[in-house]
Amino acid sequence: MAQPENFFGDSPVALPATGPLYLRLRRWIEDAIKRGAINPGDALPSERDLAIRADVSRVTVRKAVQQLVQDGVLVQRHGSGTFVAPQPPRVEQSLSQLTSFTEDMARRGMAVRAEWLDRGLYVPSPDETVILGLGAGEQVARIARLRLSADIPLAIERASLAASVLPDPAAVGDSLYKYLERFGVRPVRAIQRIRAANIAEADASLLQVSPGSAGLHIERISYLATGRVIEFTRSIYRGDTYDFVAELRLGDIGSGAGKP
Ligand code: 16G
Repeated sequence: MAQPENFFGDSPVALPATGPLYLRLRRWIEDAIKRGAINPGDALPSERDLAIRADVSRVTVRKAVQQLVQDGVLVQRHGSGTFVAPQPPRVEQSLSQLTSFTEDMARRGMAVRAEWLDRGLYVPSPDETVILGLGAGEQVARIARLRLSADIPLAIERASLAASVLPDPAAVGDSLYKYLERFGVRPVRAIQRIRAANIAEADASLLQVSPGSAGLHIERISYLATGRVIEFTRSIYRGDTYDFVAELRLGDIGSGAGKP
């Protein structure tokens, strides 16, 4: 990984004037990242170099770095050092088209990958029974995936489908929608609810963000043309990666606008 050439520049390191030393160093490192003296993926200079150049103790450096790691600004890799955290791509997703994650990313030329967190047949929860319209004794197929692009985790998706639709959850390959298409049950309509959420600790660690950071909780209920519910998916998306975009048109209520 690249070592930044001009991280320190030619002039001596001038820490911000006020506050505890480690916080001043922390702010200085953050500013260096903002002004592009060091880029996402670059290695941070060693603790020793930082201590000498900033004229602070190594304990102070360690404290500043630890805080930045906790906040997801820096990442530490065992044995290889400390790096500026990779910057997730910002993705725009239209709210008027029923596309799959794989298709969304392919359209942008972005590589996708999924890590399986769970897949299997379960006794359904009351929510799943009602939403999927399951019969008495019918099982639910659950698939939970961490979705990544260029090795950056973007979202966790937990999908539930009737076991009659997905009898073998292990048979889903890279794309759930491709699988459903193969069996003629790809949804044609969906209702999606989006709300703000603070990402809880376990999900935060999977998404490589700090616990409590901003996320989007998304619930999608998808239907076949017949009106049958096919998919009930709850997802948590990183707030720093997604823009959901909706096109709005003047409707009936507004049609009188501009008239006297
Ligand atoms: C999208 C959907 C998700 C669906 C998945 C299928 C949102 C918020 N969620 O990510 O409900 O299950 O696509 O993608 O848009 P796949 O075909 O790549 O598995």
